[in-house]
Amino acid sequence: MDTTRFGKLDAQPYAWPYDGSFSPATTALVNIDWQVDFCGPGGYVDRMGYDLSLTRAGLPATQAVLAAARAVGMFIVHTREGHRPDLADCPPNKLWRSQQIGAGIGSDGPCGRILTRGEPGWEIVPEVAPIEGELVIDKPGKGSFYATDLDLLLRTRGVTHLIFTGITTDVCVHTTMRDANDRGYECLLLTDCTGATDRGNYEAALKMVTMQGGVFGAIAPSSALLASLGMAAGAA
Ligand code: C5J
Repeated sequence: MDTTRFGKLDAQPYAWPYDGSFSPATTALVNIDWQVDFCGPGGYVDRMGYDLSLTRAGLPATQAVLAAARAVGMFIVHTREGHRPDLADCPPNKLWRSQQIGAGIGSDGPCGRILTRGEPGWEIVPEVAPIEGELVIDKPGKGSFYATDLDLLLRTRGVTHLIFTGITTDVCVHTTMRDANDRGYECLLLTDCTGATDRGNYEAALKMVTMQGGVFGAIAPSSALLASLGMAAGAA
């Protein structure tokens, strides 16, 4: 058992974690939906007409955090939103909504069928792709716990602290962080490792975390995490 412990980070609205320190043995880095569909040309977000530079903005910092987390032996989780090819796990109202905005789930696009498992658009972008031994969770919804075995796998491993990167801040990252907080995980969202399809929503989503003394956990720039891990940004 790795007994290494890292000190509190300079986070908002409290120095994270609440319980004084964190260990790679009980902390997971959870990377949400870094898929072509959400940040690549021709994917779902691009088809909806949103600015890809907003969802791609967190990629360089996330790359550095991934390298640092791997170096200290932290448990790494990646999630992918997507549906079965027959769309049997896609709620009718989700399918309808996506069709209304010209990006129908399961319809053909430049990256294959939108938000469909096994298609090029569903893959995680190469910059932050999983490597051997890392957990990949396939989810049909916004939250990473809904209809998956993520909670079981984290608890079986003894994970109590979660550090989040990913997209989009206001949708899948927030849904997952809120649910994780309800389940008792001590959560941190890295502000420069996430992005939304709208700048205002990104800022609002970060602010929401910090209300009521940290109602869903805390937020911090990746530099604070790297400092706690003893790694300067750029050196990770
Ligand atoms: C969305 C996500 N925005 N990964 N999914 O539909 O945030």
